[in-house]
Amino acid sequence: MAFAVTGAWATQVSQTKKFSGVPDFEKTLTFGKVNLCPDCTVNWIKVILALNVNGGQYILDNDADSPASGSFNFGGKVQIIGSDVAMIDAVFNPVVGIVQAGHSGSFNLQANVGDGPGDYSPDPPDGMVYNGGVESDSKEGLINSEVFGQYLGVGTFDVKIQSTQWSTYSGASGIEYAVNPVSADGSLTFIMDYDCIPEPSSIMALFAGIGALGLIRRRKA
Ligand SMILES: [Ca+2]
Ligand SMILES: [Ca+2]
Repeated sequence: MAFAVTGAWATQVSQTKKFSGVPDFEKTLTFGKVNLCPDCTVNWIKVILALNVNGGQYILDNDADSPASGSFNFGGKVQIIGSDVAMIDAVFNPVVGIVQAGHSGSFNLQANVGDGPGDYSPDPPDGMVYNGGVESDSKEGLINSEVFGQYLGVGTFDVKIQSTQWSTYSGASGIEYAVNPVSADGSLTFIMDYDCIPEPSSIMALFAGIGALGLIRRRKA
């Protein structure tokens, strides 16, 4: 009976803050602490960090005398770089790591043809350009139960996020690259799941009430 009462009271509260801009940028996001009654306990707190990127250009230009091939990544990243509350998981790692939204591709460029250092020529056969499209990624994790108390009470807490461009290539030397930046938007969400269990005296009063109701019904019958 007590579990039925508990289940009926279980609930969640969710908060989401959005951010956007052209990386690199930093934003401070403000969340409300949750003011639970004394007979409530937190089951878990989930954190979700999401990022979308769009646009931009990535240029590779082989200026070496031999062909070059390899792979590249192009997009954006976001991570939490500071907060008023501990944002660690059960093994004390950051609850969400680095979220990387981007495109992974490969390149095969011929030996240098007709250009030199500093011109970042995308013209084939020794150069290429990748035009960025929409890319998304997210990560989620659960907060260490030892620090639930930091999320409770009145007032607010701040979380600082940092978004950066993401462009890398590997597998070749003698290449020069140029970037037109992606634009980015994303969100940070906290979900708190908690149960509120009435005091033992309240449960006894509830049972007493049900008993009295039964008694009344019998009398009416
Ligand atoms: Ca070249
Ligand atoms: Ca060049």
